[in-house]
Amino acid sequence: MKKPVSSRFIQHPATRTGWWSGLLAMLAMVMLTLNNFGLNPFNEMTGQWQPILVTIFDLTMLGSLLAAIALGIIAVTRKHERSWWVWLFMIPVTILVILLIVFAIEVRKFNDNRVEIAPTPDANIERMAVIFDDDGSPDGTSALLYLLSDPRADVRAVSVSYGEAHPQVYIQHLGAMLERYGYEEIPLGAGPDAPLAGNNAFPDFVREGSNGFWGFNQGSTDRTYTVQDSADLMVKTIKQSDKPVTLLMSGALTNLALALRIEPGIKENIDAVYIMGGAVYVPGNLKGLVPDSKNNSAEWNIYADPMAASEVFSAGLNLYLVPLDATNLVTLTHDDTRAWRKGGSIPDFAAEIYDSRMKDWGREEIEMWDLMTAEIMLNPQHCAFSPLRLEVVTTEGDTEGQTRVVEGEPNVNVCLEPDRGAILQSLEEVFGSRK
Ligand SMILES: [Ca+2]
Repeated sequence: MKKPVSSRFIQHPATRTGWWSGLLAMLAMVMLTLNNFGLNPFNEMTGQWQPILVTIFDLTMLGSLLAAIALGIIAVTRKHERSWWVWLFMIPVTILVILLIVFAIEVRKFNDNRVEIAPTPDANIERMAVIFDDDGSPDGTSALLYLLSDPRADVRAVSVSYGEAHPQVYIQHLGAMLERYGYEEIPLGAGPDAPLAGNNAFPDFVREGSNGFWGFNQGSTDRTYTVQDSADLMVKTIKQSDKPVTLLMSGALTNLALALRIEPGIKENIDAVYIMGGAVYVPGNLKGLVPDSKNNSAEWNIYADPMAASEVFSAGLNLYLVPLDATNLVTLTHDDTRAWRKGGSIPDFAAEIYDSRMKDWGREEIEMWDLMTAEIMLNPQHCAFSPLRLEVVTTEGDTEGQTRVVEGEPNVNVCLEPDRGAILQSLEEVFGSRK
């Protein structure tokens, strides 16, 4: 049986619930109006009680609004009120619906903006076609992780050169790493396990370390990845590229020298080559691994294959060199790597690489030769480059592999004044915001 109404529209409410719902609706509306017209008396106050009073005001306003709706619904449905006074609760309902719609629109806008900073390809970002070639070193590997984290880098090929690693062994580690992070479509290349000339190999203990992927547990797979010859892969990738390619060379220059021998014309579609290597006005670094070496002027990447370096330096390419002069000036600490880890598994592994090296070497800070070169490749404004003419010493002796400044037209832009703060900040932004 239908219950008769307690009050009609033109009447006063018949129940206390009805009176309260209208009263609280009026209170909420008055308070909202005061707030919207800047008339909230507590906003103008000063002193320690001001924030508390403002909070009480806001909570009272919100509480009245919600209570008016709840009591209004009860009054209409259970108490069968139809008084105009009770129907006032529909005003807070309308306000609440509008607020929810505005909130939903803002959430949507926020999510759309988030897509723009994610490291996924975005049509609005100009991307750099990149070939990565490293000698299978720990910090070369973190340079690759960085390229995968910056949406501006479009890595078209990953290649391993002669140097710290045996190319055919290390490329399989990189293949597994790329698959693990969802980049298995990037073509892989490995160069010959020997320089173009000479026999300046890294010590065996280094090369053995690289065979085991430096002890990092990256869930090695049983899979064998398809690997092309590096020089062939470089030639093909450069020739087929829809835009000029930029190369990051962070090992010996063997593979690029071989590619130029196969097809010298590729340089027409090479935008720039960034090389970590050489020591221009500072001592070399051979003694770090071979303490009794008499060579105090060569840097390892150039020393490992001086002939290849000499050929690349005289090929007429747009070269950017990041030598020890620059890398000595930019060091990382655990504070830096900690900030990267917020960005997920890829930055986490990059941080792990440097943290474990600092631990092994008993140091609190560490250089990041290849990683810093990758950062500068994407942000050349982070180093002041000096155009110089450099010649590589290819004859055997105590200066073999030296990068010497000679008279004549410049053939390479040399990074001598890196902006340490800007580089570290950029690494933190790219790694720390990756997801
Ligand atoms: Ca390297």
